[in-house]
Amino acid sequence: MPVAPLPARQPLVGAEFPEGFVFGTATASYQIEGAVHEDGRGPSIWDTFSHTPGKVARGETGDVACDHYHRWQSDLDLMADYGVDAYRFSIAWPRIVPGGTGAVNQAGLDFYSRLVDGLLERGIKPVATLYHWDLPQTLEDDGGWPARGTANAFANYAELVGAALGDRVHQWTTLNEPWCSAYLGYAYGVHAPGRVDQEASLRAVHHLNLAHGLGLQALRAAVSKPDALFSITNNLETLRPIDPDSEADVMAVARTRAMHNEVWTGPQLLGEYPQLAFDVTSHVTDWSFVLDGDLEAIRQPIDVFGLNWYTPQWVGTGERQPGDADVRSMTPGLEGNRYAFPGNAEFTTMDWVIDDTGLTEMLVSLSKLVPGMALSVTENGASQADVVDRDGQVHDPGRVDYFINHLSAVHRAIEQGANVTSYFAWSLLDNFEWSWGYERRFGITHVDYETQLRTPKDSAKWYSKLARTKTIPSADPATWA
Ligand code: IFM
Repeated sequence: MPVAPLPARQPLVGAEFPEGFVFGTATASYQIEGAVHEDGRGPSIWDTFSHTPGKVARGETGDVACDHYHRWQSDLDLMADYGVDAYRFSIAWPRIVPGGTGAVNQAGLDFYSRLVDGLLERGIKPVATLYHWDLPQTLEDDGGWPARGTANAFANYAELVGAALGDRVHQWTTLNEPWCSAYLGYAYGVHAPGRVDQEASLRAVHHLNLAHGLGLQALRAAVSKPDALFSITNNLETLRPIDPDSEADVMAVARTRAMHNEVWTGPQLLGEYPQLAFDVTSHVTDWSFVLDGDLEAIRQPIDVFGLNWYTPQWVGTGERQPGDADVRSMTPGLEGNRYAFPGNAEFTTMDWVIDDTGLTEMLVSLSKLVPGMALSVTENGASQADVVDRDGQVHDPGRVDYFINHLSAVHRAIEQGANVTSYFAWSLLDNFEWSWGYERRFGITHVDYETQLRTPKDSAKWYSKLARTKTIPSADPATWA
């Protein structure tokens, strides 16, 4: 049975966001900074992985990336020109504690301190993520996220960053998308550190959750800004059965929801792992690495729940059919999954289906899980095959369209009662898209990697209008001034 066609899009051009709604842009340290050997930074698992032949497309690495480490001031100027309210960046753990534990590198803290001051001088709220995947290599050598010690090391790191920047940072996020760290890094092997070990991936799930809980407690104790906000960001999946009338497909969705969403939301928000996750992974582990007291430590009060969201998924079981996604699930318990698409789907250059209705669904379902909880869309955006035109501009109508529809989806979620308070476009800049290298461009700003020239794309002009007016602009460039 084919997936039902997608409904026509219904953009809400002219819809206004509530008073105080925050619009920002987002990046991550390894994807933009470069300067991997400077000012005492230690090696991370992404340095090792990207320098391992065959791991990243075309052998590309984050050695230089967008050279943001040297160009941060002009990058902040660019954001000020765009008129965004906030900037979500991540802090590179190996710049702060190059060996993962032990000696602190003051030069690393100074870099982020200057960045935070530079944001405040420009009237932009600093939103700092402590971990966006660049684990110090020494910690991986000691076992990585499958080892409990990594969670304790994270709490120490969180405490010292909180003490250094905690008088100025507006919002803190412990982890970005632990799903990717655990599964892509330890089960699928397509992200650093590149291990293929299902049991290790489940240990990683738990120790990432634990790191969040311990890290948040340490951070709260160290931060002095009384109105600082604390959060975590997960990439939760909006899941739909390929055939809603098939019990097997509906069960595949339930298993996938347990393994991909509820192993995060369960402990973080409710203090429990879903029973279904234990049931479907019993061939891999008995979860005895979950110790007494861990679930209490993980369930910390948070002020904002971050959601990174790009695309929904259609899940079922059985033999792969022509036209299905070319994906074999290596998540424990989901080995039998197949993934399909609606026949009328359009895709980004990541091969991700464009369907904003899934974003509304996810935000509304989170608001039902924890009524009243403040929600932030901490990443959303589209990779497109952008080119600099003969007029020197980058016209990216597909991305503008994506933003119009996804901001409409956020607006609809608010209308349906979800307390969404902020939205961050991914990404401020084209950047190092992990194992895909530099070819996949998500930026609202084009980066020429030869010259490091930044060119605001049409989507940046559109986004600037949105940020300044808090109202969804139309796709007509004549209205963006
Ligand atoms: O580039 C990534 C980012 O690092 C994490 N969220 C998804 C983005 C697009 O793949």
